[in-house]
Parts: sequence; structure tokens; C-alpha cells
Amino acid sequence: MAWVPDGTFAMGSADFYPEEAPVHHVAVDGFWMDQHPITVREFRRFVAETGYVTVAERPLDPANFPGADPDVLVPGSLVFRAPDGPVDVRDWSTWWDYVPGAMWSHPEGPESGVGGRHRHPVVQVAPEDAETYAVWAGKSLPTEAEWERAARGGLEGAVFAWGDEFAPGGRMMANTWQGEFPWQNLKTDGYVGTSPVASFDPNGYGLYDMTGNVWEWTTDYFAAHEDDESVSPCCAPRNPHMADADQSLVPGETMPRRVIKGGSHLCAPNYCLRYRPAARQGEAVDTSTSHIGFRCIVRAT
Ligand SMILES: [Ca+2]
Ligand SMILES: [Cu+2]
Repeated sequence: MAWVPDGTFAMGSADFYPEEAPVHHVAVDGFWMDQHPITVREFRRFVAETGYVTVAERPLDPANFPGADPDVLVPGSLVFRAPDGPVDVRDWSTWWDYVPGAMWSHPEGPESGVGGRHRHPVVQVAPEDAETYAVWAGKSLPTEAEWERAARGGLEGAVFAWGDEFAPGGRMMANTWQGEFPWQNLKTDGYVGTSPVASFDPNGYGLYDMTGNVWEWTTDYFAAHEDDESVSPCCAPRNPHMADADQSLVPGETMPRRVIKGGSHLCAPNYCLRYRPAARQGEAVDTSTSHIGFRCIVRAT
């Protein structure tokens, strides 16, 4: 693990997507963080020792899917499939498929495996899976503030985890999507899908893959950033944590959403420029996909 020192930092960004604004100061105690996302090999050991069954493998509760045909409520998960050509990027159903049998050890469905991917981040995990792993490992999941503090690597207000330039001197710094999402993957960075952890340079705290590769779950529920007196460093809240699930609900929906951070190998400038520390999205807590993983922390106190 790598040490993330106690400190106050400018969280959020006013320059990209509205959910990241405003920039506000936050103080976070020091903590240890896994240097890379939990890998397939690490997760396999956890499952082998505990017999744990992930959310994606469990029967679906019809109560959460009013009106759905019970025959289609089978265990599975969301898998990215690139369409043949340009599509309307407002319609995510053109690239996300619900695949029965997709799970951490079969990330694209029953026919797929993780044989060559032991050092890739584990995917197809929901927050409950990540939390259970963390407890087993004697660790915790980070809050959004802890995660963003770590991702910034000590750089104040930088766009990326390594500075303000996407590819300094032409060097690719993270596994993102180059080309026109979701159909044209130029893989300038060398990878179409996930990449082995630590394939790119670490940030200033010695942390790998904080942005790109896979999104990472945090413990916070997804709500608007506070925009109050905390904009000034003098009054920064310490160790903030959004624990109120109700604030994350989309009107008309019942499933709370957690904050995911860091962007993934599917994030492209034409669609989702979110391979940045400030970027954030809400993801339903019953959802797992082929581009979300997690890493753990250990708090000093
Ligand atoms: Ca890539
Ligand atoms: Cu994205």
C-alpha cells in the first residue's frame, strides 16, 4: 500500500461536467491505499477462502423490477459491446448488454474467462462485493474525498492525476479510449479493454491506475457537491462522507446510487472525459459492469 498524507485539497472541478462543480476545499486524514485496483488473482483468493457469492451471481428480486417477466430475471451483469459504427451516444443501450451468467470470473458471459487476466482489475463487482472483500482483507473502501485526495497525488487543481497535459511528450499515462466512442477504438495506449494493473506510471503518491482502466467504487452516495462556506480553505470540512442513500435516488427509482471515481478504458473525449480525479458518476448499488472495480484503504486511526 502507499501512504496518502493528511491534508486539505481543492476537490471537484468547474471546467468539465456540472456534477463536479463547484471546487470546494476538503480536509482528509492520512491513510494507506492499495497501490492498484484489486486484481482477478486477489479476488479469486478471497472467493476461494470464503465461498463468497457475488451480487451478479444471485437471483434477482422481482420486487425491484416491477412488471418484468420473471423468466428474464436471471443472474448476470452488464457487458460492453462495441457497435459496428457510429451510434447516438445518448443511448447507452447500444453498447451495454445485460448478459446472463456474466460475473467476475466470466466477465463477458459464460463463454468468457479470465485466464490471461490474473493481473487485470477484477470487474463485475457491486459495492456489497467490494465491501465484503475489504472486510475480509482487514481494510475499508475509501470515501469519495479520500479517493480524490489520493488520485491527485499532491498536485493542487491539476486536470489529470499527473498534471494538466493528457499525454506529456506523447507518453500515454492511463488506459482510456482513443478514437470515437463507442465504435472506433484506436488503442493508442495499447489496450482495447482492461490492462494489467500498474501498466502506466504511478501518480505522485505512488498509486497506479487511479484514472482509466476501471472505475472504482467508493462508500459515498451520489449527491450534488456542497456549495457553501466550504469553498474557502479556512472552513474545509474534515473527512466528509455522504451516508444518506435517499439523496442519491433518481426521481421515480428506488435503487440508491454510489459514487464511482476515476473513469475507465471506455472513457473518451467525445463522450465521457472522466479519466480525471474530479470526475464522478452515480451507479446503482445493484449494478456491476465490465468496467467497474475497486481498491481498499486502511485508515491510520
Ligand atoms: Ca485503451
Ligand atoms: Cu466514462
